[in-house]
Amino acid sequence: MKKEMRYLFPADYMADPSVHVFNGRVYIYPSHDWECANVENDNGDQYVMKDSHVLSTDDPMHGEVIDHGKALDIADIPWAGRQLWDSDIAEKNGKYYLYFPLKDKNDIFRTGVAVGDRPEGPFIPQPDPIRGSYSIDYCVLREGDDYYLYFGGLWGGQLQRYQDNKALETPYLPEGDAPSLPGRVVKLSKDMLQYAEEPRPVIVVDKDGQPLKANDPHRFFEATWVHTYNGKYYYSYSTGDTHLLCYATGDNPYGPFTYQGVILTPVVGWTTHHSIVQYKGKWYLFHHDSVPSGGKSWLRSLKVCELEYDAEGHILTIDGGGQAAE
Ligand code: FUB
Repeated sequence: MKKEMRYLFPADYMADPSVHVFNGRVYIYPSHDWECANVENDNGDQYVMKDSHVLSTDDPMHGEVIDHGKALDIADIPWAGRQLWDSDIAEKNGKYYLYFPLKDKNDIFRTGVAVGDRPEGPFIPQPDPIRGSYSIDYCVLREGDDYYLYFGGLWGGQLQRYQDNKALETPYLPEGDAPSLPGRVVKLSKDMLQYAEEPRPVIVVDKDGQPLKANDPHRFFEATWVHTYNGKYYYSYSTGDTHLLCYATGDNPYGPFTYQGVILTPVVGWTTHHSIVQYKGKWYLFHHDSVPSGGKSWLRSLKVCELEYDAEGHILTIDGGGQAAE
């Protein structure tokens, strides 16, 4: 289905929008893309982000989008190496906790936390990353007093370097009919600054209850988002090298989730990454593509469109405007 689309912030290249409603306003926490001289590769060396901004609006399709300035700058993060990728945020007791993936000085992705008093910041980074953290692409789900952090990304996101939350000597990426590599979920500690438990795999199964296989074009790759609709948990994600946004539904935050379908067909550009938010009675899909940069996969632009469900709660597939995978 073709939808009316809006480029949210034509003044700059931004991507990976995590979106929340705070105090009746829509706040957007994107990555901030930079031009780079690196060769484009599967390790994601072309995504050289050094800071991030906070944007907000009171009307996603037509309203003014305000840039509140920098949320994070790797110059202020003591353990920083390079590549500040997709972040997400949660509010607890009037404090705002911004979770961000950043490579440390050994080129390993870790999870940083920065704390602020307002959704637009400023945010003060903690001196160290979360203990035992790894990989990328965060989404925080609030359930009453509990907060769940979802994460994980293949290839440059380094998830294949871990098994049972331990670093492997040799990375393992399943192939063919083997079960695909799952994303992860972990409950956060009461102070929001550490894990409260060991991260668990998030299993996506087909209609017969079997985990999606590594060669399934709809399997998890990166960019988790979780929202609830009519009492169900909707676990959505990017399929990476098959360039789709897909979703699965379940009955609790840990899953398993049953595969349901495609949210967005491929966009122009390699990556696809999103969030789904309800605001003033409408549902929105925030995402990005590379049309304004002429297709440069590392220079992406934020987009938004409305999202609809059918009577059974299925998300109606949206046309991303790119070329379908072969
Ligand atoms: O922005 C860098 C990476 O590209 C993100 O972490 C992935 O989700 C992909 O969008």
